[in-house]
Amino acid sequence: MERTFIAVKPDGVQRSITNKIIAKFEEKGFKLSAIKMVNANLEMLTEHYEEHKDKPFFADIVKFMTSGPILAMCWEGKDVVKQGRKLLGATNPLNADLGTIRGDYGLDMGRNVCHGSDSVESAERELKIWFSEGEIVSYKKDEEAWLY
Ligand code: RTP
Ligand code: MG
Repeated sequence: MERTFIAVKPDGVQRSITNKIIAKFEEKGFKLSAIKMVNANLEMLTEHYEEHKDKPFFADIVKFMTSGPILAMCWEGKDVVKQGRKLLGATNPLNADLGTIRGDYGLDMGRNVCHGSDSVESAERELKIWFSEGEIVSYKKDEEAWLY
């Protein structure tokens, strides 16, 4: 099953909207297979944002992403990488449609609430940075079994 790495960034954690982001993924039909709070450090962020490490805004990313804990998650399901990016909306909240996470909750490019992997390959690479294999749980959902 396809997996993606989703992280609520420090602004989303501070603003207590982690529940809104989890709800979007649950309601869309995806399965949560790992979740934890993490204090990101420079080493993790340099690996995670490898493609941006030589860009002028990298220092701003690091300052922001180390300003408080993030909520790191693994979500699973059909086309979850592409669907996850749709749920997030455009990188710049000004261009993100209403109804998306960044469109509904973001105002600033540098504080855009949530991260989502941009390809299946990036997802697998990023998941290895933030989780050990043992932290990603495999299970079946059987909602009928829980109806009384
Ligand atoms: P993310 O990786 O955080 O999910 O965001 P993304 O794929 O939509 O955007 P990406 O190009 O990977 O950029 C990563 C994060 O860096 C900040 N950024 N600032 N000042 C700038 O020009 C600039 N460009 C990117 C954003 O916070 C973006 O989410
Ligand atoms: Mg990206």
